[in-house]
Amino acid sequence: PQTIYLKDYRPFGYHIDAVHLTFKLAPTATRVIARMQVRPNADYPGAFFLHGQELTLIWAKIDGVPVTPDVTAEGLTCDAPDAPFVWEAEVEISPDTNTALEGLYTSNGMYCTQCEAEGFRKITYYPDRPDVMSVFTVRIEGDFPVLLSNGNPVGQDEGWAEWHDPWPKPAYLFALVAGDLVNHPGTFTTKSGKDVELNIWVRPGPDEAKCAFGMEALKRSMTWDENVYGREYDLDIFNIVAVDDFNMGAMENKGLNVFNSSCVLASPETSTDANFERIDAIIAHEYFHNWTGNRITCRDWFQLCLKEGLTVFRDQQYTGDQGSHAVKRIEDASLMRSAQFQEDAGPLAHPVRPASFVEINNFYTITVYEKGAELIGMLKRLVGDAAYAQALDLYFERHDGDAATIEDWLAVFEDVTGRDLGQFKRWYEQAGTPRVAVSDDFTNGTYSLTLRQHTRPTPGQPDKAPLVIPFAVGLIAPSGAEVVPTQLLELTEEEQTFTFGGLSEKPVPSLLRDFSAPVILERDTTNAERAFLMANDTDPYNRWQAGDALASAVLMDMITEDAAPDAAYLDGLAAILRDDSLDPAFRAVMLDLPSEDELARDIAETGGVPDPMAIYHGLEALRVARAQHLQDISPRIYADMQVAGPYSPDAKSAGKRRLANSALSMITRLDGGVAAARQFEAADNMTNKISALAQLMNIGKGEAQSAAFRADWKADRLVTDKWFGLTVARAAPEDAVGTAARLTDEPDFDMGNPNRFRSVFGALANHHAGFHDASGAGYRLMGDWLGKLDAKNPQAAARMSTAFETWRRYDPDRQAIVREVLEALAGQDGLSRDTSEMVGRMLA
Ligand code: BAL
Ligand code: ZN
Repeated sequence: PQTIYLKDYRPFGYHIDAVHLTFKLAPTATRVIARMQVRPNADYPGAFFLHGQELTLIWAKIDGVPVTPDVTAEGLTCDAPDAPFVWEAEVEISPDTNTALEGLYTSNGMYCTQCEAEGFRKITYYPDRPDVMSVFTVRIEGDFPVLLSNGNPVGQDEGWAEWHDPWPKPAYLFALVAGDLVNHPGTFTTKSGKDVELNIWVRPGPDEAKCAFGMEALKRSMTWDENVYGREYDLDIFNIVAVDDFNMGAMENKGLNVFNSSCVLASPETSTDANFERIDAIIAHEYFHNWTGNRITCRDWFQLCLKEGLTVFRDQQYTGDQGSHAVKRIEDASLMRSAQFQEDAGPLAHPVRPASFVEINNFYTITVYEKGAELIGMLKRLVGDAAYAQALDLYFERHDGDAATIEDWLAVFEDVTGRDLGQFKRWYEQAGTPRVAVSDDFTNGTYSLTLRQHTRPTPGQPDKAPLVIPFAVGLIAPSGAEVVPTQLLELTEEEQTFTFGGLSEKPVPSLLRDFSAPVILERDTTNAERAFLMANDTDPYNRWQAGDALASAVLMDMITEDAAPDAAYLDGLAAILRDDSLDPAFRAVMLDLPSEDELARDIAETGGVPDPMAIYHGLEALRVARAQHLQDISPRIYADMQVAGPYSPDAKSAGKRRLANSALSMITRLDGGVAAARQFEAADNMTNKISALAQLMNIGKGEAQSAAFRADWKADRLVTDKWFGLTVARAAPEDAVGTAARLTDEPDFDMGNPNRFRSVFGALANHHAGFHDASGAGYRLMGDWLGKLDAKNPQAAARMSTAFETWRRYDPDRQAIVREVLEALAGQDGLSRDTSEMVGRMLA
């Protein structure tokens, strides 16, 4: 497969001033007629090449005269006039047999589309690249009550509808939906007084009762973007459609967002608090794309982080504003430190702005999204809030209607602040997580911190240059009083020393406050110091981080030296739990333990070879010890945190439930499941129901409850996904692979549905001790199913293949089996470009 390079970018040789599409829908023989107003690009003359895949060309014309283009599997080339002309073509496509869920496909009888990144070329011949922006008019003919496309409706009658989108857009933002759908309506009046019709479209039936929260979230997002970024909505109508079979979480098509139903449908009985928060964030994210992604789009796919990093940053700000900024920051940082650092440290490492790719679908990663968002956060920290706001205003003003680049993005910050961001740009270009080694000294009342940065080689990048690292620091006296409040240091050299004078005693440093940069801290420290910061730090992220580091250190000793759990950690937790002045959600995150995967990483990092069963038993032992140590506190917390009245997903209530359920998990370790069984029976919401079931399963019980849950929710796809996932996740290590295999025999296991596939195989990949079972059965089962899935849905298979990303951490026997599995996959006949690129990178 061909590698595409950023350095080879060249604009398209033509402008497409307008495009008119007619769809004549039919399950296996949909006809698409395209008419385009084309104008040669005088600055960049080139061939008239249109992308096209899996299309049957019926006819093509230029200025009404039939032409015979040169057609290949990737597109067509045609001789074209060097003056403006009209291109017309009719193609036939087969939505019903499109199992890749890319382009136009059917899902439960409804037609829908997914075009990002390069799906539009499966709909018609077109320059399917984000820098070609055009004004779209779409006519849909089909026997459905609801026919939707982008923009505003301009006409409709029985069997047809026409839509016009006045905003020029790239083809990846095109969407079409047709089906027997019903709407949950809403309205919104923008700040400047424009009335907007809002709809969430679902299939008739139970989903209709799951739209209210999404509609409220949409309105909240619209208000927030007006208030915080000054961005108003720009069409008469905004439609959201819920689709069951969808590869991504959701898609920001202009005026017609298409959502994986799991990311929009919510009700108290079927959705957890975490589901509600995620749905709120995703609705916001897709809505925010209207400006950061749609009005200003990307010049090419290398610039994906331009829209995704910024939009994730915006949705993180939004979520923080809905509840707790501290807890949101802890969760975002925790995700970075686990999953993104892992990507950065392994064979799939790539820069936030990659310089090359084979299949762009493989770059919708945590690095592009979440690390991309961290880069925005660092910029904001470095220039300050006021300059950030000015730079964003300038960005919207200067680039509205553009297909922009990271250079454009950085230029607005440079122009507003006068600051040279050349060194900062390395963050976009250099893969890998920088490490900052810290040493300190205290002499004559002056405390000095020496910071030394280093980034290890990553695939294709052996040498790394120093980065600008915003490094937030505070100092705390041994008494627990903060003697130096947060200061932002800027580390720009390989090594720098920063001093703080006028101190009467050596302080304890609180480093990298608020996770001010996505770096790994290297510092010799003690459990006593970690416990001190866990108790005293005024920075909530660092308080959590100290607790997390202490838990990891304690666990490492338990796993590798069979040590008893450290009482200082348990006492620290007790103090936090008892402190009623602390937000319940914060207390709950303080009770989260490092994952088995993170512990395996830490063991590998220190030169060891992780033993998955030893890690599993170490964590179990700590959970039991914690339950015993906190047994006087847990019942009180559990009682205090009960939320009275009807369920509400607001952050305060959700935080209380979270803490109550953490307490329940400790109670369950000691009471044999009595309290959990009671909660399971009494629960009127999914949060409490599924938490109780999970606690029971954790102690090897809950069989009857699981069966009841399964039966009660058989008709609900999203809850059934939860049951599939939980059944694998809570299986004993020796049963996890067998459980996953058995679940694939269930009549409602459907590998064509990405959510269902992920519920089983995503849960298996996350079941550390089960997936890494020494027999290799987990690896083999995963490999077999990825092979089968690849034949239907390459994008989903490639994404799930990251289950093998960390394989080189483990012992030679395990590595040998993984190698065999990956090589078998690589050799599979007809393996997709998507999966083949991923497997190739992991084997390299
Ligand atoms: N653009 C793909 C889905 C998302 O990031 O919103
Ligand atoms: Zn996005």
